[in-house]
Amino acid sequence: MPPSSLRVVYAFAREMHPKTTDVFIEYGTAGFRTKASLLEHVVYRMGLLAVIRSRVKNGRTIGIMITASHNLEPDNGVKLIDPEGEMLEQSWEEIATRLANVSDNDLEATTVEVIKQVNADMGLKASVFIGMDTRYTSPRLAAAAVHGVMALKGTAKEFGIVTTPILHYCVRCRNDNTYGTPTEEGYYEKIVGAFKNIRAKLPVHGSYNTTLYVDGANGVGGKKLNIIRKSLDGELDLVLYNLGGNGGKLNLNCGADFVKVSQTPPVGVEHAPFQRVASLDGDGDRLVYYYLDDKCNKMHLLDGDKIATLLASYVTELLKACEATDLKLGLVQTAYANGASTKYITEDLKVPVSCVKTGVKHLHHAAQSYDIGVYFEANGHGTVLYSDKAKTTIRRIAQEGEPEQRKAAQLLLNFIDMTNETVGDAISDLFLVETVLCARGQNVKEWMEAYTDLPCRQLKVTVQDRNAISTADAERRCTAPEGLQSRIDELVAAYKSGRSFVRPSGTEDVVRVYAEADTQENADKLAAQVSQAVFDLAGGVGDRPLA
Ligand code: NG1
Ligand code: ZN
Repeated sequence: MPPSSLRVVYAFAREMHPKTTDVFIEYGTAGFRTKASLLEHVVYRMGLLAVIRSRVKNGRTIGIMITASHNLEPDNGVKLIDPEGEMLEQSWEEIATRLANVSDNDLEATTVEVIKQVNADMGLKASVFIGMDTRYTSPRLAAAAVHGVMALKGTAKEFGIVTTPILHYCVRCRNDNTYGTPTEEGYYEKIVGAFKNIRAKLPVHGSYNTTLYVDGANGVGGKKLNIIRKSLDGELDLVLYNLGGNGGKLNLNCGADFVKVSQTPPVGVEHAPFQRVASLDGDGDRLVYYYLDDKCNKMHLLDGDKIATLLASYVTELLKACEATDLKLGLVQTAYANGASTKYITEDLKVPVSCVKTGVKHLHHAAQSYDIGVYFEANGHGTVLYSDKAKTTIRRIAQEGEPEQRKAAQLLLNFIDMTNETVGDAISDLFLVETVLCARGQNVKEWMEAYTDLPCRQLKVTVQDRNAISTADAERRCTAPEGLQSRIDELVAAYKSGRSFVRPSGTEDVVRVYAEADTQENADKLAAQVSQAVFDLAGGVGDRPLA
């Protein structure tokens, strides 16, 4: 296609999706994310970029997801999905940022420049899958993405309202039909089908209870579970809350992020003591569990670390049972992982654990270095990855092993089918957790007892320029501004089991502060003191450090 025909790129921009703001926007930890009103031109341009990316990948399908995950209703966002269903390759983030920020007048020339730079053959076919969450601003943005795809003569397929992980799954299946069928129904068949298979092999016993209460964050995840619920035939009795009706607002005082960060139960759920409750985030890629004590006073949280350790220990057990001793399982966490979980993984589970920078792409990448890699952010985003070697070995044992080995390997194969390996997935993770609890005959309290979390606190500080903070050592140490790390060290030294770090957020204009210590009071105090240090040394805005 000669560059002259790219005039349509400009025409669509000018007539339908003009750039109306000069605010610089960056492809961050989770794509572009900001007020929905500032995003239309950005999403249009991501439609263009997805077509270029598809052609660079020989016409393989690329995904565009419109969502701002756990953010509140007025925000929205867009992220690209690569052919294997994983996050956009990092080297393209800068290209995405460039394309999003040029003026309408420069858009055509910049598009030509990008096409040359990445050496895209514009004569090839291009395929783009588009999905969106439940925000009222999403349909308009999805339409902008479609126009971007049309402008460069790609083929767009719209999936309507889907969870982020369902779209990742469909992209993967479209490019690799051995993974499954690239439709929402295909997703249910694979994940829920595997769950049912496993339930047929593992009868309910012990203190496991098939009733699970779910907080759907008033987002898409709860809606999809409501579809799944009807096909579960009593294997799991889902009681769903916060499905978006009755005036409930997306992620407002509910959902996985609210529960994790505020350490408070969500609104909208009827509670009874020791009820097992799962809480999803707004686009269905994060999951945490919690329960309340006998008087419904205190909340006990089972976060991403608890889920990771539960899954890793169960898979390790099955690997032992099928004697697949040459398969190495490892766990990946970030600095936000509770110190007690890391200790438990190393000392009790005796599983190798690595710590990487915040952001799923870093965890996903690190997990790929193990035969079986379990990765979770403490906030409940994570999954399990199985290498080809792991899958082949387990399949072979399932056919050729001794009866006991075969049994364990067959369970593992169902477990693999239940896993969405493309990205963290609340629905898939929920079925995995329920499977392990059922297999062990455990209730939520018994699951909690594996290890005791150190009390922790997360705070945010608003500063003039959050990028004035630089970090090293997987964000556990701060290298700028000068003096901040030594101040943090001094503060931490005063607390038993104290640990704290700070880093600029990739999705909000704040600096995040994390602290843990032997008591909740101490964790709160340490977090407040470190926030004050950030405020003083990194240019705090306003009168007080706490945002
Ligand atoms: P930022 O805003 O960079 O901290 C947050 C989460 C990440 C990740 C992204 C994407 C925390 C502390 N941070 O990133 O783990 O999930 O959002 O949604 O939970
Ligand atoms: Zn999310």
